[in-house]
Amino acid sequence: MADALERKFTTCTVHVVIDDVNDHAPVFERAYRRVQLAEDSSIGHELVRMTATDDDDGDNALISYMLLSRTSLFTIDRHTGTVRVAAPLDRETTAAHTLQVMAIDHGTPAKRCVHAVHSVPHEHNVQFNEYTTH
Ligand SMILES: [Ca+2]
Ligand SMILES: [Ca+2]
Repeated sequence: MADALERKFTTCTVHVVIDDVNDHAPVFERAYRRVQLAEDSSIGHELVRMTATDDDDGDNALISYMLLSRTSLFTIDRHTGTVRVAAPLDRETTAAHTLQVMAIDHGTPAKRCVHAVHSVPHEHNVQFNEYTTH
């Protein structure tokens, strides 16, 4: 009984910091959207801004955008996802365009999401239908 009362002890607080793991892929904001683009749109005209979000933290949530489709008609800002007209459009030459936009995070290994943009011929406008694929 006397030994039990004389026991000495100490305490230590352990602060646990949990490192983020890149377990979320970027997800585009909207699964379906229609955008109309006039055939005579000027170079630099903003077609659409492709925005994706990522539920991780830090670099694991930092997103870059790129066009997977080989085209000289459109460009994308890798930081903002803004797609712009890069050359004159001629509906009589090409009435429909398909663009694939990829959002990729800066995690290791990186995760990605691909968003397809389809155009549909429409009188004097080029009409874009979008959907998301993973
Ligand atoms: Ca991520
Ligand atoms: Ca995570």
